[in-house]
Amino acid sequence: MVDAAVLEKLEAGFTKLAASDSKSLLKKHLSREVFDKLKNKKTSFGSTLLDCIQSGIENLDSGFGIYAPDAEAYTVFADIFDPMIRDYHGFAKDAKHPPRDFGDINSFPNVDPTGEYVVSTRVRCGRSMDGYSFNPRLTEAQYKEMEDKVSSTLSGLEGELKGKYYPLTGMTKEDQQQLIDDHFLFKECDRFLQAANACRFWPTGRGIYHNDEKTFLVWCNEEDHLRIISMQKGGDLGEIYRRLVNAVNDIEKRIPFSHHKRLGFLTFCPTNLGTTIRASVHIKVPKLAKDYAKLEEVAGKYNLQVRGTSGEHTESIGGIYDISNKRRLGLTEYQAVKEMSDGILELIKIEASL
Ligand code: ADP
Ligand code: CIR
Repeated sequence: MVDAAVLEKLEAGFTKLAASDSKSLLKKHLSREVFDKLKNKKTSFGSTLLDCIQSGIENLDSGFGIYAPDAEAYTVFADIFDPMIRDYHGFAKDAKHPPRDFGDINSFPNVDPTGEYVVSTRVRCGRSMDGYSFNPRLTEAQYKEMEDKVSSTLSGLEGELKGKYYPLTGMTKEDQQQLIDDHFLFKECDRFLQAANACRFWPTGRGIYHNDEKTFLVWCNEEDHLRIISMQKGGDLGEIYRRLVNAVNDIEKRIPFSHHKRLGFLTFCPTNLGTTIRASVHIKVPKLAKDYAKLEEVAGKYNLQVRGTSGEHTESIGGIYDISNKRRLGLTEYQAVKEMSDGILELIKIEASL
């Protein structure tokens, strides 16, 4: 049974959300009927509906608004997760995510050979370590144990993946801020993650691994257990994708990751499920961006999402936008990256024609 204090918070939260003009998918899909059906449920880890929705309730400007406190939440609270997942990824509740397929890793082009539009390109994916829950349910000891596993495993990487692990605990504030400003490191836990209880024991167990060139990076225990990232200046998506795929294949031989037969690779936020791939460019399209709503509309036609220069929930600096594939679930890794690649080529054509 869910205790009275939680039920009270849930009721107050539901009332607040329902009365708000929040544009989140949580508000759109959390009807009174769904709420009543789920408010007394619990996962075997003890997670309630409140653990799932409190970020979306505290942050009414959420775009999505829900997180899975543990993997079981995707099943126990399916009545709210499934319609939101469908709305975001176009993935029906009886659909099955395809098997992992990176496709021909040599087939992606430089999306901007002239270098006129694309400042940099990045492809990332997320992974959860088998046997560990998501952020809200992890203990301090587990954070330390996971960080040890990640840093010792990554120290075995070679060639262009060879690098060093830098724990957040040992980092000066200046170095941390520089890495954030240069787009290599995650921000200090933002209010969306804070409200989702994802920042407990921060900065314990959190850190970043990278090679000297900072073209290959791994985040440890931010939103997901691991974020594996390949990035560099310019638009050479082919090289960046090849590096990412080689790295993921190598790391997967060393660390077992959680995989779900219907939802693919499991992540804390449902927007990242499946391939977990977000392929993005930092791009300048001043003519298209004159009217931001228009930019979003055109990008949306190609299933692309527009973010600010410093990532989600940030503004554009100097006319640079982060544009990436929106869908990650229900298509293959190759298709997710192709969606970004094809869409960006079209956006550049449109910009050039204006
Ligand atoms: P995530 O990629 O994990 O969804 P964010 O949207 O917060 O998270 O972005 C994380 C960081 O990656 C931010 O600093 C953002 O500016 C940077 N970033 C994203 N795409 C690119 C890119 N194409 N080039 C350079 N930095 C990028
Ligand atoms: C929101 O709903 O806007 C935030 N909770 C972020 C949702 C998706 N982004 C993410 O997982 N990086």
